[in-house]
Amino acid sequence: MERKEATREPSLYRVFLLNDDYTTMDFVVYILESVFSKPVVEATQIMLSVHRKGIGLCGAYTREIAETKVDSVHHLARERQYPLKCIMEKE
Ligand code: TYC
Repeated sequence: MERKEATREPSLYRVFLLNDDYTTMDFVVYILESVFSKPVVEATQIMLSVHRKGIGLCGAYTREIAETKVDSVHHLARERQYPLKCIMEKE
C-alpha cells in the first residue's frame, strides 16, 4: 500500500552579528565575506548597519549550518582576541 511521506521544509535560523567597541571594521567585513559569502559592498553595508544599530542580520540557514557559522565567527574572532559576538535565533 502506498504511504504518504510527510515532506517538511527544515526550520531556518537567523544568524546575527552584534556590535562591540573593540573588533575592527575590517575584521567584521572579512568575517562577512569569508563566513557568510557576502560580496565586499554588501559586507561593508551590513558591518556599518551593525555598528550603527547594534545588531545585524547575516542570513538564514538550517540549524547545523547556522551553528557552524556561529562557531566559525567565534573561533576566528578569539584567534585575534576580538570579543565579536554572533547569535542565532529560530525563524
Ligand atoms: N564598532 C566597531 C568599531 O567601531 C565595529 C564593529 C562593527 C564591531 C560590527 C562589531 O559586529 C560588529 N571598531
